[in-house]
Formats: sequence, C-alpha cells, structure tokens
Amino acid sequence: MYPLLDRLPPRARAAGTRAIFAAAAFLLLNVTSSAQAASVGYFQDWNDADIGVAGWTGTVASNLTSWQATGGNGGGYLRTTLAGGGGTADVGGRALSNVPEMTGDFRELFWTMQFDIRLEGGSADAAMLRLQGISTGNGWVLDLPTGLPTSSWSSVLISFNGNWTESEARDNGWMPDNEHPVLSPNAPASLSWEATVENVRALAIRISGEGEPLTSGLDNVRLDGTSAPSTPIPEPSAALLLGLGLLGLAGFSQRN
Ligand SMILES: [Ca+2]
Repeated sequence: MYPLLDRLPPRARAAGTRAIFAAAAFLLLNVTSSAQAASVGYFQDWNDADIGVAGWTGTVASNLTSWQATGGNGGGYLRTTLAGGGGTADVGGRALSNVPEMTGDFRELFWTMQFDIRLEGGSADAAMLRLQGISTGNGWVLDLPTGLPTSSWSSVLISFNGNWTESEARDNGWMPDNEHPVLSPNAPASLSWEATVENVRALAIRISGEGEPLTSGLDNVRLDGTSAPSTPIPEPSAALLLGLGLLGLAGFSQRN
C-alpha cells in the first residue's frame, strides 16, 4: 500500500518511518503553537501578609486607600474612603502606573475584568469601570452591570474588546466621561474610544455617592487580555490533517 517504504531495506524503512514521525510531530507542534493566544494577566486578592495597597491609590488627596488584613471576600482587601463626603470616590484610581498589566496599549486584545466590591459607608448613586486615557486622564466609563454595590460583596464581570470602534463601544454600554450623568458636570471633552484604548493610563473602579465618609471595599481583581475574537487566527485544519495523516501512515508502516 505504501510501495516506496515497502521497497526499502529494513534499516532505510525504519529511517523513513522516523522521518515521517518527525514531520508529523513538526506539523502538530506548529498547529499547537499557532493556536496559542497572546495574553496578559493580573490578579490581586490582597491576601498576602503586609501586602499593603499593592499599587492602588485614590485620585485626590482626600481619597484614601488602605489595606485591610481581614474582612475581604477571603482574606484581606482594599478599602477606599473619601473623606469630606459627597462628591466621588475612586477605588483604584491613578495608582495603576505601578500595575503595568493595566496600562498601555489595549488594542488587539479581548479583555475580561472581574472584581468583588461592596459599599461600607455612605450611599452610592453610581458605580463604574473607567478607562483613563493617558494624555488627559479622561476616558470612557461603563456602569457596573450588577447595579450599586451593597453591604455584601458583589462580583462583577466585564468584557470589552480593544478592537472595538467607538460606535461598537457605545453599543456595549460605554460612554465618554463627559456624557456620563454623574461625571459630566466636571468632565471636560473626552478622548475618543480609539485614543483611550491606544494608551491607557489607568483602570479605575469608581463609586460615586453621598454620605461621610463614602467607603467601599475591593477584592479579587482579575484582568485578563487574550487575542481578540475578531483577530484572524491561522486556519490549522490543513496542517492538522496532514500531520495526523502522516502519523497514521507511519503507524501503518511500522505495523507492516
Ligand atoms: Ca482577599
């Protein structure tokens, strides 16, 4: 059935079989590597002893972050307090220059962000995820899908695509600061979506509300970026079939 191999002397036939195995392995390896996605990841649970705020701070002097060793959704957590009441409090805010996984060029990747959040003092009228553009600090916000945090921990999962156009971002609930009902009174004109994701300065989880002090907790923050679904992935089926076929041929030859 495989006349070329069958006509060879036994040693040459064995060498040919080994070569077929090597070719098949090479093809299969290439299929595996081409299917692997580029990715970045960040996780913080504030559980390590004395980890502190781990690079997260507020955005104004009266907006304080502190590490709490217990009371989180497992172990420690990050507490943010806005002294002075009223106004707004950012959890996380601008400290993210110390968290390189949350800054820089967000294009070309599909992002998921997860975190646990709760309100500990005051009353919140809005909670949002904010992408801050690098040139002005302005950016785009998304109201949190679970609504306002409560005294118990709420888990939030947000997905967004760095390849979105501005209209696609709007279709998915994002809006520039200066169009958000809570932020707009103090927000100058915002960057475009494209300019924001091109060079992100910080990811902020922001709670706005009233009461003194407005206090919130944050735990188990996870941000993952993987190859965006809209990015074409090399079609592996041809190489995969060829590799599997060669493996079958080599196995048949060995049995014979
Ligand atoms: Ca924790």
